[in-house]
Amino acid sequence: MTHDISLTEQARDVLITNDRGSYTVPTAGLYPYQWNWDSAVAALGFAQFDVERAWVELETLFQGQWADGMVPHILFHKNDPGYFPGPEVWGCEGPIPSSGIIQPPIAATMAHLVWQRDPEMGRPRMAALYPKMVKWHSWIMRWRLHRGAVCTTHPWETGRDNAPDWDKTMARMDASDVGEYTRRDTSHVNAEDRPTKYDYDRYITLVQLGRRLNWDQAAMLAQSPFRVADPTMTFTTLRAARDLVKMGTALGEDTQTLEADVARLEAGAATLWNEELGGFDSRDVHSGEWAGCLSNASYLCWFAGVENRVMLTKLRSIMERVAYPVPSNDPDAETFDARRYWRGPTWAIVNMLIGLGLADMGHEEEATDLAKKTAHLIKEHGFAEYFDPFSGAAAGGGSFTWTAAVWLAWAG
Ligand code: 9WN
Repeated sequence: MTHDISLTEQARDVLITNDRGSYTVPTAGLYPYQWNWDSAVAALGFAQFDVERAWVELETLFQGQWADGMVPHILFHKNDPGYFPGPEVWGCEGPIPSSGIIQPPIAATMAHLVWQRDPEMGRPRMAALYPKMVKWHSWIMRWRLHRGAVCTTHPWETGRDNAPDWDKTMARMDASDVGEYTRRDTSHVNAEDRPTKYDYDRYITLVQLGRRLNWDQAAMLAQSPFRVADPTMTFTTLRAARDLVKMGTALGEDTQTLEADVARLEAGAATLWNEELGGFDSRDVHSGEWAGCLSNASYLCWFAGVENRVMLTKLRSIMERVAYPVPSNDPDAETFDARRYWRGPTWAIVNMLIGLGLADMGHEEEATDLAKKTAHLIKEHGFAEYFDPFSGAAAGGGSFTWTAAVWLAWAG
C-alpha cells in the first residue's frame, strides 16, 4: 500500500514535470510539444488531483483548432530542434503552428470523464468546449468516412505509427523523392525500438504531399495513396459521438445529428470485421484489401460500445498467453516484434481505453484483470512509453505523461 501511495506521488510528479504551463509534453526531449491524444489523457490524469489544470489542458488543445474544425495532432507552441519533423516541415497555417493531420479523437471522452470529477465547477468550461468538440467531430464525419468507418490519411494519425496494419499500403508507395532529412528520435532513444528508415521515408513523403496540397482534404482524398479505414479511428470516433450525445443532452443541446452519426459509425465499425481473421481489422480504401492484423486497437470495440463474443474469447486467450497484455500485435504474426514500437509492445494508454470499454459493457472481470496487470507492469518497470509484453521491460521514452496518467486515473 505504501508502495502504491509513493507511486501515485511519482505519477503526479511526472505530470507536473512534463507540464509546460498550459499544456503537457508526452516526455521531455523525445516529444517536446503538445500531442493531441496524449494531452487528452494528461487531462484525465490531472483531473485526479487538479481539475482546474485538467480543463486548461483541454482548452489549450482546442486553441489550436483550425477554422474548418480540424484539431491537429501536434501543436508546436515553442520551437524545439529536438523533434523532427517540426513546424517548418509541415507548413501549416492554424492559429498555433501545428501538424496538418489529426490523432484518435479521444478528447471528447476524456472531457466527459473530467467533467464528472466536478460537474458544477466544470459546467461553464464544458459549455464553452462542447461546440468546439462537435465541430471537430463534424469535420471527421465530413472528410474521413468510408462506408461509415473512419479513415486515416497518415500512420501517425492513428497514434500507432509503425503498426503492421499499414505495411501493404506503404509497400505500394513511392518514397524515392523524399530527399535528405535528419531524424531526431533515434538520438533520444534506442533505434531498435523505433520505426525503421523505410517507414520514416514514407511518413515524410506523406507530409510533403499534404503540404503540397495545402492540407486540402478534398485534394488529399483525390490524390493521396494512403487511405485506410482502421479500428483506432473508427472506435474512438464512435465513442466520441456517444459521449458528445451525453454531454449535449446534459447541456440542453439538440443532439439529433450526433445520434445519426452514432448509427452511421456503428454500421461503419461492422465493415471492419474481417471474418477470415476473426477480428476487427484495417482495410485499405484504394485496394479494398484487408491488412490482416489483430492489434490492440481491435480490442477497442467495447470502448466504442460494440459487443463481440469472438473478440472476448480472443482477449481472454491473449490475457493468458502474454504476461503483460495487451500486445499491439498478435504474437503469432510474422510481423510481431516485442520491442519495436507498435509491432508488438504493450501500451498502457490503449490498455486503459480497452479496460474502460470492458467495464462499460459489463465485463468487470476482464476489466479488473487488465487494470491489475497494467498496474503490475508500471510498478515493476516504471512510467515508460511502452513495454515488452513478455518480459515487461521498459522501452522508448521514460517519465511518460500518459503512463503516469493511466496510473492515476485507472490502473493505480
Ligand atoms: C508521431 C507522442 C506520440 C504518440 C503516438 C506515438 C508517437 C510520434 C512519433 O508519439 O508518435 O506522432 O514521433 O513517434 O506513436 O501514439 O501520440 O507520445
